[in-house]
Amino acid sequence: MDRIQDPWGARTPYGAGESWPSRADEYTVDTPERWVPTASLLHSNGDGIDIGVRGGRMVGVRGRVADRVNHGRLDPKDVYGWQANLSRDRLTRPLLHNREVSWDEAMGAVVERAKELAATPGGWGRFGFYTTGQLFAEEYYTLGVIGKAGLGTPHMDGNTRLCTATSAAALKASFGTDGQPGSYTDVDHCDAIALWGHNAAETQAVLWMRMLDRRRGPNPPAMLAVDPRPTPVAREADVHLPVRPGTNLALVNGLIRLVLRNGWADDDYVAGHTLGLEELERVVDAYPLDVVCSICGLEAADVERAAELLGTSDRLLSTVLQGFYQSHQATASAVAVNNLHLLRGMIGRPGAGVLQMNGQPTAQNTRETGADGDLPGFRNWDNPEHIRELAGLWNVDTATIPHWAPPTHAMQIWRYAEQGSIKMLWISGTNPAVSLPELSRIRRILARPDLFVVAQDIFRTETTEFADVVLPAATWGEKTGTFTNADRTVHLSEKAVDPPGEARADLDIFLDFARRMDFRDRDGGPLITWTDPESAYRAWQRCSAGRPCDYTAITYDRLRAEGGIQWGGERLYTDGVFNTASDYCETYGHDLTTGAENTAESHRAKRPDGLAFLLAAPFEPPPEEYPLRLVTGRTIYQFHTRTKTGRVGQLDAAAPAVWVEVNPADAKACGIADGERVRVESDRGAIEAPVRLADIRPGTVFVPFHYADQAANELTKTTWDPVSKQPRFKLAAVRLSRIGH
Ligand SMILES: Nc1nc2c(c(=O)[nH]1)N[C@H]1C(S)=C(S)[C@@H](COP(=O)(O)OP(=O)(O)OC[C@H]3O[C@@H](n4cnc5c(=O)[nH]c(N)nc54)[C@H](O)[C@@H]3O)O[C@H]1N2
Ligand SMILES: Nc1nc2c(c(=O)[nH]1)N[C@H]1C(S)=C(S)[C@@H](COP(=O)(O)OP(=O)(O)OC[C@H]3O[C@@H](n4cnc5c(=O)[nH]c(N)nc54)[C@H](O)[C@@H]3O)O[C@H]1N2
Ligand SMILES: [Mo]
Repeated sequence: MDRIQDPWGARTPYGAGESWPSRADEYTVDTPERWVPTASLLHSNGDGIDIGVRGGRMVGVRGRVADRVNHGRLDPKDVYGWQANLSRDRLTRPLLHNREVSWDEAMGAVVERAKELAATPGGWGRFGFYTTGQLFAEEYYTLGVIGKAGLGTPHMDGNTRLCTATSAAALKASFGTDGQPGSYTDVDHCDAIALWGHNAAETQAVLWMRMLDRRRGPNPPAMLAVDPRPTPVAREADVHLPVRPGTNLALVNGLIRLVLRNGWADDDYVAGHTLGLEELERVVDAYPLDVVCSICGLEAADVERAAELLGTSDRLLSTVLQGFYQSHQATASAVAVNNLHLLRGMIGRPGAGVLQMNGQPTAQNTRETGADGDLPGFRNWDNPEHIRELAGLWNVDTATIPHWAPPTHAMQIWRYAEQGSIKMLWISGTNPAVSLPELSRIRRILARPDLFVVAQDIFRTETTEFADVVLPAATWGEKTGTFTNADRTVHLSEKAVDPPGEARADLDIFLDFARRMDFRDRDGGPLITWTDPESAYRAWQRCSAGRPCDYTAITYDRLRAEGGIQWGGERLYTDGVFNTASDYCETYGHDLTTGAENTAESHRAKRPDGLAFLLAAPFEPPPEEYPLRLVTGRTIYQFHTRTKTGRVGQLDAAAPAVWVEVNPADAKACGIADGERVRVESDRGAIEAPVRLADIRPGTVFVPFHYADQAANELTKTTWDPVSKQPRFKLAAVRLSRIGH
């Protein structure tokens, strides 16, 4: 099996309504003595995997044939990526100012600084926590309780802000709370699939295998791709709209207008289950076909074909990802896709669903447990009753839990660190010195002498180089915990082998911090009463009770016996009742254009009571991007900042260095030939890269963001969506110039 040459493997075609045939993918370097169940950790698909173990070491992986998500398949990163765990340069001992020390000394230094800061008036404001979408639910929940009920700080967020903040924001805005309506089994039933800014072939390769297998079977679904690049998805699609970057909202508004005008809406569904049709009609009326084509740079015939595909299918599945979330008017554009589904009644039944996708494997849990700028259990920071529930659960005063304003989003946390009000920044499971926009600024912030930086990672990274204290973590395969994929499937990931050296599970690190800080509840008892993954999970189950993401029935025992289990059942909203009741919802909503928060009163006055919101917003032109627009993104063989995939021979060799994709016409205008090295420059920085001529939209260039030595984020800007606060990684202005041969 060579998943580098043949990333998607052999097709196993199937027809509508049939079960996806299984395919047993396996890659081992020695014969395993036992297999230990987990799920994939290098994307959000949640593919069931077993780790092969021999002599206490990982020796391979296989896809779990019985798993509901992947039916035995593995993607290239999962086939080879586990070998990074074995890398000899893992962190094995804590570092204090670059010197190896004991855990006692390292944690002693952290706690000493933390106690000092906490003792000052308003001390909570001195802390910032920047975590990830790659730990386990138990770890996030513990961190969330430490932050919200221990230190009482609102300054906690994840790199999920860079990743799926817009997914969460769009789900909350339309349906009342976070939580994916659809299911991966919708692929089995649908007759049309629309991928909105989602290069699933490279980023959710197993989900793509499922789509390809339907496409090669009887009654294949039609396919629409919206992406400025000729991705494998775009090449497969029946209709490809190479939209001008940053103009998604004009396109979807125009498509909605065509659906309405052609009488393709499901009037009964709209009347029975939604609010806001008139306003939506008014807004989209400003997007007739010719206007859309000129804003988005598209052909009228293509847009009409897309509208027909969307408007006439009986079972429509949409997936949305970073081409929407990291671009201009992100939340408004993602919400517009929800509008389209609501108008067509394409929600809550087999084959009719929206997947506002996740990216990272455990991003969903960061959001559910409140380690990310949300409150745990999809509770609403602005609803006093929700705060009282949490205070009761944790046995602390309501005043301890920060709720006078929304939790601080990551971009603002970095701003506070830049301004000097945050004095301790605890970074776990993320590498911001490569992944945040405008890296020269991020390095400046991390280097501030008055900022105490703690970095918790499994390797030395560009970020740990700036840390006062580096904490060596155990990772996937070396610790136990649960995580939830993009279609709400929860998997238990079991410990297979011991971590290297003195590395510790992130859960143990957080619990150790809590113990040393001696956080107490209202009665003087310990705030945190759990001690290991399963007891942490039980605490989280109690917190989730009665909320949409109710985990109470999903025990470790059941996960061991049954494998992946979805919370909320196969699909949400099957009865057409949404989570919008004012007492239940996660947000009172925002103005999608400005981000202004709605009040509880204005929410109640609309009487949503279970109706979904049709929310309209007009297109606003993105900032002018001359001469070229830079979009950034991914390649199938690499994961993010390559701390793992860069250490794996097969994956590293498959895509070892940065490149820039340029349209032949643009290359010619700059006097650049294929393969030549160019300087790519923005007003924030510059990188050098060889040119790959590609059929990318003229005026647009693409750089993968994985490569730390020539990082795309040297070029990107500090700017974000007004509602979700997600940075706009796919919208920068650059120039190209030759630098010789
Ligand atoms: N191989 C691999 N897989 C991964 C990851 C990885 O690093 N490597 N990371 C995981 C994570 S965390 C995430 S978030 C996902 C991301 O998964 P995707 O969102 O699929 O990946 P990206 O490449 O970031 O962006 C998708 C597409 O958006 C397009 N795009 C850019 N600008 C626009 C625009 O204005 N409009 C439209 N419609 N499209 C636009 C780009 O051309 C690109 O092809 O992947 C997950 N899976
Ligand atoms: N220009 C541009 N920038 C982007 C994007 C883009 O498309 N374009 N995409 C954005 C998106 S969607 C994302 S998700 C981010 C990703 O950005 P990052 O989160 O910075 O990327 P990773 O390389 O995954 O970093 C994860 C870190 O956690 C460590 N780690 C792995 N497992 C564990 C563990 O179990 N415990 C601990 N403590 N550490 C662990 C890894 O070694 C690594 O250093 O990048 C964002 N940045
Ligand atoms: Mo992501």
